[in-house]
Amino acid sequence: MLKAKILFVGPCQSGKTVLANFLTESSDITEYNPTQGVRILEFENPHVSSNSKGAGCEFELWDCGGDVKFESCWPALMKDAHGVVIIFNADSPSHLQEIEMWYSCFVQQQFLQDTQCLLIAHHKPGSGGDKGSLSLPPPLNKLKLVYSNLEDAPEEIRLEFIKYLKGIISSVSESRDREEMSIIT
Ligand SMILES: Nc1nc2c(ncn2[C@@H]2O[C@H](COP(=O)(O)OP(=O)(O)OP(=O)(O)O)[C@@H](O)[C@H]2O)c(=O)[nH]1
Ligand SMILES: [Mg+2]
Repeated sequence: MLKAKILFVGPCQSGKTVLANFLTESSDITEYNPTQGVRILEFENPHVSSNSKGAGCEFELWDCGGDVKFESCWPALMKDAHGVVIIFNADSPSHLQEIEMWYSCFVQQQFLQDTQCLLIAHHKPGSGGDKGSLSLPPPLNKLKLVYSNLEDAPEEIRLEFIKYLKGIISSVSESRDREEMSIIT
């Protein structure tokens, strides 16, 4: 069975834990409780399979704490990750500055492809702002950006996340095929 490790990173209180729980159907929204280091959620998604026969895949979603005081844990978090999802609040100017740092540390310096990275502009109730008007500076503008609004359109982010998981699994499967070929040739 193919396995993939996906990280949820980004500024504090951007909604990483809320989204991780929602997308893995783990639990409902509660009061803010900062994630201490990391929380690992294991899940399978019935819509994502590793081949045409529908063989399943296992995912590990690493919901990382956004506080930079956990920086010493980052190398362990990044190790062998197949995908990095950066979650931020588009209504917060400080988040817009911070996401460049997350991208640089977790994607560029780890030599991950941009296709392995997803930006989620998560809307928190009461934080205002219009969807769809966001333009990010380079190099972030090359990345896939999706919006999440759990109150108004929860299914949209579910579908986008499934699309992203499918892309990750196909890259894991391709790299396994290459590895197999390199052994026999
Ligand atoms: N009702 C509602 N509340 C939300 C939503 N997103 C975030 N919140 C609130 O914002 C708080 C912070 O969100 P978290 O998901 O815990 O933030 P985080 O990014 O995991 O923060 P760290 O773990 O500190 O990095 C939550 O506890 C909720 O109270 C949402 O979509 N709906
Ligand atoms: Mg959290």
